[in-house]
Amino acid sequence: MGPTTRRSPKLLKQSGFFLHQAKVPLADQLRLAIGVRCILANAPAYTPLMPRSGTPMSVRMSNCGPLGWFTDKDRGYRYIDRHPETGQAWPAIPAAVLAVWEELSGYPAPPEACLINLYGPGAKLGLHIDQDEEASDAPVVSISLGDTAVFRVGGATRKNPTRTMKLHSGDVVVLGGESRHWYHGVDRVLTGSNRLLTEAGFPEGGRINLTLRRVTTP
Ligand code: MD6
Ligand code: FE
Repeated sequence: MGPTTRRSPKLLKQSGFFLHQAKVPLADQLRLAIGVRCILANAPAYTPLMPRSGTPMSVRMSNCGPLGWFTDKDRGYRYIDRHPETGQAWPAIPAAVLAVWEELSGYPAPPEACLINLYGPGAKLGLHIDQDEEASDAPVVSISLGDTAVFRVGGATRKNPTRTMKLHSGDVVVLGGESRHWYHGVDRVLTGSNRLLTEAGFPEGGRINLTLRRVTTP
């Protein structure tokens, strides 16, 4: 079965973790990727710096929505309502992205932050928990576009066993319930595995992940 075949969502042991494979149809993936290109023209991707050490992350980032996730050496992980370099408000979240949240989040309020993760060659994201949000009752919903990622998901502590799964373009992950506070990360991206981003005008290809979060309690 190819990566574009839609299957029923995969649920890990009643945890609130769902992988919706091929959730976004190809034509919509292309529209979303082109939309991200427009967002990046207004809110350029930046290299986030880890708190305290100032080590640059390998994933480049930007945001859309009322709030954007950001980190730098001095002040660490936080949400900000302006682009850190341009000082402009973040662009709006595209309607097609909000529609995915409305269908899958089960949450009665819209997301406030859509983090745009950009993976070039060699980029990866270490195991982490999404825990910078006050509205921790809301799930986190993420959309994958472009090259396939090797996604790792564990449990509530670093000692829990982990497993990996491939995230293909058009897949949507929901971390809700107990899994909202599970460790997860991206081990690597399979460079050249998908043509979507080159077709959408990203000459380098790569992978984009859109992570939707409710930040404040409605
Ligand atoms: C990524 N995703 O797929 C990174 N977080 O590039 C995440 O860190 C993530 O996919 C929370 C919920 C879903 C995710
Ligand atoms: Fe995350």
